Amino acid sequence: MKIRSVTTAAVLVLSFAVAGGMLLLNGLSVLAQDKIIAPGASDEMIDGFFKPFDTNNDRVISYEEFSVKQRSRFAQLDADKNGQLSLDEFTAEVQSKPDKLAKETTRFASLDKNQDGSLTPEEFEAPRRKQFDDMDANCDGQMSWPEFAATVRNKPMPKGC
Ligand SMILES: [Ca+2]
Ligand SMILES: [Ca+2]
Ligand SMILES: [Ca+2]
Repeated sequence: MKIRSVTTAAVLVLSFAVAGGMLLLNGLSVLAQDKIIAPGASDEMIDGFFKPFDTNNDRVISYEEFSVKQRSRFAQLDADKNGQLSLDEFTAEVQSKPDKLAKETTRFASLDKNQDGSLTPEEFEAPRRKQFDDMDANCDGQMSWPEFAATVRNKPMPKGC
């Protein structure tokens, strides 16, 4: 039996407390989660989470960089391409799963702030926007490495704006 080579990704495989539960995840799976919490993470590990977001490599994460997945998800769900999501579009993938359908219908209602029965990109991205704004401690519209690291280590910086 051959011993598989140890890749950087494999080195990043660690136990993290994610959203209250202990899960075994590598860096990329952690990025897929809404909450990234790794209290004892080293600078190197945090870099492994930070760099995939920082696509232009300027050592800060802009909101546009932070919300790439949410924007592409919106485009994917917006079947008629009118720039809004109807409940049918929002729940298209869970129509045959009653429990998930109920959950997503509730989520749609909570996202639809003005209760007009459709979601704008702003409504759809509101939870992501809030997450970004919470992490942007100095409110300069950019997520710096220290702001990001503080959140990952579960010691968010105090708001200074
Ligand atoms: Ca950047
Ligand atoms: Ca709406
Ligand atoms: Ca900032």
